[in-house]
Amino acid sequence: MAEQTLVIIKPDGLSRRLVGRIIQRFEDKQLQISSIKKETLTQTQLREHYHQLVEQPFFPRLVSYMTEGPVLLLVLKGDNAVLQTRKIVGATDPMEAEMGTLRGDLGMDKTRNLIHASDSVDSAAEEITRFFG
Ligand code: YYY
Ligand code: MG
Repeated sequence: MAEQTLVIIKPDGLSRRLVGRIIQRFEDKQLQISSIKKETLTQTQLREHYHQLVEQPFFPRLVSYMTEGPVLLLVLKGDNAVLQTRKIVGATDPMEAEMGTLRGDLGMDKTRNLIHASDSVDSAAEEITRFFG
């Protein structure tokens, strides 16, 4: 089924010049870019985006990582886009993510894991509205 999902290439993806390789992996799997923009996220946006995590001990570290530079926000479109994208991205902890996934190949640690991808069709809709209106 054709779906849309939200991807965020986190600040180190841009500073490490990995954007081209990351987008290539999605395009290789027939996921198409329907919207894209570069933006520096605010604390307010991050508290909304990660609302389930604000009480976690790692939350301040997560916010400082996510605000250390601009991110790239993408809406990807394709068959089963939500699940396909999560599979390409891999597990949250790059040490546990399979090689061949973006986090397994390129991620640094549980916080600096390079990419966000929506985890369900419902959260994708919510996140696309949040960032693209
Ligand atoms: O959906 P996903 O990004 O794979 O993981 P979540 O459990 O939703 O956590 C969101 C985000 O929080 C994760 O990508 C990095 C950060 N985080 C962290 O810094 N330390 C943890 N122990 C768990 C998550
Ligand atoms: Mg998540």
